[in-house]
Amino acid sequence: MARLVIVSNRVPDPGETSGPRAGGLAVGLADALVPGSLWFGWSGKTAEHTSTTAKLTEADGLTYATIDLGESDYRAFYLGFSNGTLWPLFHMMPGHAEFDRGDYVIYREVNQAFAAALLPLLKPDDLIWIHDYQLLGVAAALRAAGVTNRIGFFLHIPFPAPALFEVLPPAKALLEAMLAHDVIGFQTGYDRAHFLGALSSGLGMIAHEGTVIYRQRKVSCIVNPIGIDADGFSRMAASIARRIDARRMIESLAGRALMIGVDRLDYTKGLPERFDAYQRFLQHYPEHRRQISFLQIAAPSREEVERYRTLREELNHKAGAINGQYSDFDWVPLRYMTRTAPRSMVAGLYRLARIGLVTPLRDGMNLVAKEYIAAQNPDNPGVLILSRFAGAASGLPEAMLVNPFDVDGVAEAISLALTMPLDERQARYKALIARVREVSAAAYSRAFTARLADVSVQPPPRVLKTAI
Ligand code: GDG
Repeated sequence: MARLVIVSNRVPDPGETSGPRAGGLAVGLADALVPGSLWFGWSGKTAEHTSTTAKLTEADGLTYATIDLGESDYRAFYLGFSNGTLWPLFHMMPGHAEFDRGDYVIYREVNQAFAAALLPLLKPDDLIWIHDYQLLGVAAALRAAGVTNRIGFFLHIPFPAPALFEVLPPAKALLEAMLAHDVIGFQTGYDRAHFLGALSSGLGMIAHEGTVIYRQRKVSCIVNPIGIDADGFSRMAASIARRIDARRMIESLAGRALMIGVDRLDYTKGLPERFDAYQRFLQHYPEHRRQISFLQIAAPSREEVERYRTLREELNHKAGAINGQYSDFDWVPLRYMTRTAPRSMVAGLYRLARIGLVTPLRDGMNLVAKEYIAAQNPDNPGVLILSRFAGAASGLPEAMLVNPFDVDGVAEAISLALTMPLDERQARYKALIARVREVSAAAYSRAFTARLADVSVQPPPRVLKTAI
């Protein structure tokens, strides 16, 4: 069997995989990372210069190969073009996007540096699976170096509507770079349709059943939603919910219903709008005021980016205003934590929560929605309120779907969820847990690698002087 080579921006430190940061890609790919696989990417550390050769570490039968990023490359590639340009634009928030040609040049160079450091580690029949928006140009750089291996790419975040994508000055170059892959995976049908639309308007290419031909090579664009290990997560939630800190939580609730939100502190997650909706709920439904306690865990993220710092200040202000206005001597309506909580504790809290409030303005998938469902007690399940603009919404129609921009609508949904009868909660849960189990992490990685393994080896593109 061909070896699997995973390429992602961040490679987890093998010594830290059970810590609070565990999750994300490591969980999604657990099934694909069979012994013998290689995981290549950035170590998360900066140095004077970007490394030209990877540092290898062996753990649990896997090889982790990492490079450090030069301080100025980190600023331009990671904080600049990846998170200051692509992240907001792909989430269809052009107001937050800035474009700097110098940052883009460095983005290209860092993608080429990834390819150059990976090249000597590759074997001829390796299946290479590249992840996410930071690395759109790695495959093109590998092709330019003559690599004929099968290369797949998965975009974890949304692909924007073509009219927005075209706002990017290097839009065409990025599309051409993406066409150096054999298989490109998207979270939802919308994302794939947007990508195919951008190919059509930007490069005049027409797809047939999701496949396009570019420089005599076939590129298959597939929809392959990411999932979680529902049964493992459910077991963790149930065992934690029996522990001492869970009892402390239950005591502190004094019979009130818990509503929970768990997000990275990111402007795409819709936290200010969520706080506004909660405030509107408290204002419009005074009969429910003392029956609910809202816990928002907001894990700090990308704190070196100015927009993330202002978001944090805005949320501190809103949280203070809600508690100042509505708290009583024996009741605090909002508990707001800007710390990363251990994963097991998050799982236990989901299980205790009567409502899971997941209202991103735009999200590739949103795994919190799936984790919340997996964590529920089947006999007394909670209600998931989910943004229709999360990729997860297209696969979870039995959730209470809301428009996160509609503050009154979300306030109303909280009131309905709080009073939803047990039989309706159980019926929704039954349908949702079946879906979360079916579209699992294992199914995600198996489907993608099977599709990639199925591709016949194609010659490298004839003309590819520059990577992107
Ligand atoms: C990207 C895409 C896509 C959060 N706070 C804590 C914590 N978390 C964990 C959650 C969940 C993960 O982080 C977040 O996953 P999401 O899917 O919600 O969001 P992103 O980080 O933006 O991920 C997204 C995903 O990639 C996968 O393709 O779904 O759309 O944006 O697992 O539980 N975990 C712990 N403490 C926290 O405080 N331990």
